[in-house]
Amino acid sequence: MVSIQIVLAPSNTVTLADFFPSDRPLRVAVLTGAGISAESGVRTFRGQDGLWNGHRLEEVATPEAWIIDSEKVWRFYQERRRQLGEVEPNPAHYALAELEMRMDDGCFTLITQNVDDLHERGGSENLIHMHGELRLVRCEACEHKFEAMDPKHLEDDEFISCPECGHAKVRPEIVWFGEMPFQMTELQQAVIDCDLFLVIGTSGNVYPAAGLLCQAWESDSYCVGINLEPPLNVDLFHEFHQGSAGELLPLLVKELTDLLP
Ligand code: BV8
Repeated sequence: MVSIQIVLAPSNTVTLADFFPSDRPLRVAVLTGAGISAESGVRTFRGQDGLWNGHRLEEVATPEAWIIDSEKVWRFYQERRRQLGEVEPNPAHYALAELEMRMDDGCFTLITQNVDDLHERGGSENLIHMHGELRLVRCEACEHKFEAMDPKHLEDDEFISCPECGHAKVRPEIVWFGEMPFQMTELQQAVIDCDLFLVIGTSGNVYPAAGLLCQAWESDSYCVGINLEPPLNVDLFHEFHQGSAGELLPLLVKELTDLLP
C-alpha cells in the first residue's frame, strides 16, 4: 500500500474503492505538470533551477514578448527543443501508459500542461497537450502547423519561414500567458465525467489548469495528487502523496490496476 496521507476529504472514511462504479467501467482523467518530467532531466518552472528563474514570464511566454523581442522568445524555445533529444521518459510516464492500456476504450484521458513529448514516447495515446507542444511551430499567416525538429531547424536560432506560404517567421505552437489553452471543452468534459482524477507533478499555480481539480472535486470524482511538495490546491485532494512521481506513481498505478476487474 502506498504511504497514503489522507489530507482532506468530505469524510475521511472515503477510499478509492468507494468511487468505482458498479454498472460501468471506471473512468480516469489525469493532469500532469512539469514535475512528472523532472526525473527525466526536464527543468520545471518554479524549482530552484527552474526555467522561469532565468527568465521573466512576461519576457518569454506571452504574445507581447513575441512582438517585442521574438528573437529572445525563439531562443528560449529553440534551447528547450534541442533538450528533447537529450531526455527520456521516466517510470512515471511509463506507469501512466500502463494504466491507459488497462482501461476500457474511451475511459482514460491524459491532460498535460507539459510541452515536452515524454508522454508520447512513454506510450501514452489519448493525450491532450493543453499548453501546446514544443516539437511544433505554427505560421501566424496561414496557420500551417509542422514539426521543427530536423537538424536544419535546430542547428542555429534562425527564424523558420513557413513552407506553405513563405511567411518569414513561424511561432512556437505553445499557449502563452493570456492565450486560451487548447481543447478546453474536451478536457473539461473528461474531468467532469471521470470517477478518478489523478494530478501529478504540478504546483497548482497556473489557471485554468489548476482549476480542473476543483471541477473534478465538485463532480464527485475521487481526487488523488502526487507532488514533491503540497501544491497550492492540496486541500481539494481526497488523497495526497508527497514524494517523487517516478517512485510513487508506479506504486499507485499498481494499487489501482489490482482493483480493476
Ligand atoms: C488564460 C506553456 C485567458 C509555456 C504555460 C493576466 C492576464 C491573462 C491571464 C492571467 C493573468 N493573470 C493570471 C492569469 C491566468 C494565467 C495564470 O494562471 N497565470 C499564473 C502565473 C497566475 N493563465 C493564463 O494566462 C492561461 N490563459 O488564462 O487565458 C483567456 C480567456 C479567454 C480568451 C483568451 C484567453 C494560459 C496559461 C498557459 C501558460 N503556458 N506553458 C511554456 O511551457 O513555455 S504555463 C507553464 O507553467 C506550464 O505549462 C504549466 O502550466 C506551468 C508550470 O506549472 P507546473 O507544471 O506546475 O510546473 P511548476 O514548476 O510550477 O511546478 C512543478 C511541480 O512539480 C512543483 O510543485 C514541484 O514540487 C513538483 N516536482 C518537482 N519534481 C518532482 C515534482 N513532483 C513529483 N515528482 C518530482 N520528481
